[in-house]
Amino acid sequence: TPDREWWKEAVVYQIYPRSFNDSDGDGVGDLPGVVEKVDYLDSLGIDVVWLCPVYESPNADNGYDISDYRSIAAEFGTMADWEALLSALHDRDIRLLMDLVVNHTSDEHEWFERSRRREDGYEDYYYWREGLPDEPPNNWESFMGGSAWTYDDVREAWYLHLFDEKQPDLNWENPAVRDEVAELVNWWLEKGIDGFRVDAINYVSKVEGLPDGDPDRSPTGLEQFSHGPRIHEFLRELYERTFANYDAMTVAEMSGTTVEMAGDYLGESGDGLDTIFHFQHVELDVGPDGRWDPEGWGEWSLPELKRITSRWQGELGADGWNAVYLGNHDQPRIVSRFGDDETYREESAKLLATFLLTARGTPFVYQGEEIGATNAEFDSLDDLNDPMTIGGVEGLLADGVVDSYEEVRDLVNYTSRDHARTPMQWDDTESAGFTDGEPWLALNDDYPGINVEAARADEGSIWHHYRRLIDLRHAEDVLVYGEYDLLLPEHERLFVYTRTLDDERVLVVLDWSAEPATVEPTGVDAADAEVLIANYDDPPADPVGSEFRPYEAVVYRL
Ligand code: TEU
Repeated sequence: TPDREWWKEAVVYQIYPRSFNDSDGDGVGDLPGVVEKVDYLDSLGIDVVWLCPVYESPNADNGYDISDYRSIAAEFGTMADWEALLSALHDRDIRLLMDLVVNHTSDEHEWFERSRRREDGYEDYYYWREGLPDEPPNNWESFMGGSAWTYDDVREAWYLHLFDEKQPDLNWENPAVRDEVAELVNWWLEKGIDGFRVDAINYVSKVEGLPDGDPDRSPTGLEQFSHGPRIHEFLRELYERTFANYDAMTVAEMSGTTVEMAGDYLGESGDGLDTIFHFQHVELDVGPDGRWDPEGWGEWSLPELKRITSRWQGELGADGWNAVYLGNHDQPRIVSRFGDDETYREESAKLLATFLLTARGTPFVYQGEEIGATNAEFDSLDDLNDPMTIGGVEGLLADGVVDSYEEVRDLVNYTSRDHARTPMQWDDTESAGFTDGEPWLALNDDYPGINVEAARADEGSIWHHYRRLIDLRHAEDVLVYGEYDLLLPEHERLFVYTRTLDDERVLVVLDWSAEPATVEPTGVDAADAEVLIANYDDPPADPVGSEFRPYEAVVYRL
């Protein structure tokens, strides 16, 4: 059995503050708006809030471009508002994770301003390269489309940005940069927060000399800047100088991580990180050329999802712990992607919740998932806000891969990061109770039917299913610490697993499809099974040999 830790037993709820709740009518969610909803969070039963960035930022990437790590953006409120949120959460025994974005800063950060002017001590805070303004130093591409280099007219040199041109990459090779990062992390930990979600941290070490990348890879350069040669050294050093000295949880966002790599990052025997957001399951349905490949997207198979999930569930080792998620602010809505947002919206949203809350690892619920929020529709480029989507589409247009937005509209309506960023749907009044003003991003027009108020009024709703599952997880140690074993690995429609802790055993049966499916004998004796939770009335009493209905999800105690 793994060591007991509060963060293993916790259920985390992710808040995208811009879209959560607006208290002052400017159309942008804010910190007092979150405070107003702390009782709401408490009633759902969650233990931890991960708050996406609320720091000062010119918002080229909605706060992931930070211009001052130690201040709150005016549109979100003041430091006093933030402190009020921290105490409102702590008063209810809810902990707070902040977002740590230190692969890059904003180009409006003071460090960059000084660096581009070659001020003493700041010259090497970023990746600068000399050269002619018409020839970037290498062939690396940015995640936001186009070259990863921009020529700066002030310094008359190129700077590297793996994301937007307003997000220059910090040069972690420079010890002064690592000092700055450790200081700001400790500054926040001293304010009493409970940990960090660590943004895009797999990119902080780049191959020496910044060599060209394989031109056939998308984005080009990935193998030169992801999980680079000094990453473990940098992360271990940061851990020892910061997190190790606090009772803090860390969840590191690291695309490209396999379960084999994870051991070197996690726990005391690795770099000291607690958990990782890997990307393997959210890359299943992406085309061969990446997320904006207009060909070959949208298909994923359950056996493959099970294979990936099961490797992480079963093979992390004693020092590892999973972070379990299906959606977040960078991904489409989970019911539209992994479920069925039409005929079986209720059933499939409850099935996804059942998976999230009975898998082994700390579950992350993204705002709106608890009401089964669906993808929106973006009819033109003007309806979009996300720089990654816009950059992706503009790249395809510029390269002549497509001739018009219409040709990629279906892809955008499948995968855009904007889906998850439409405002939270609180009730059926104008603007869904999110704001008294004009929302910064259009609401999904399904809010009159899909909203928190309606869901809470209905005992059979997705919302109440989440609440009951969270209660169940809190009550049953086996759901937290129990070993995971997959049954029926090749089944096309059923995802069946057990969780086992000493003599406690739970069986989870998910018909992850729109068709009925029968559980064939698996070697598990379930004749006296007790139903702990189900998303249909009258679930099969003895699951083995029984037929499950579309998206039926049942948890049994054996
Ligand atoms: O996202 C990082 C991220 O998703 C990439 O690391 C990922 O590897 C890439 O999209 C390829 O799939 C984080 C934030 O969550 C996101 O909102 C920010 O835009 C980004 O970092 C930059 O800070």
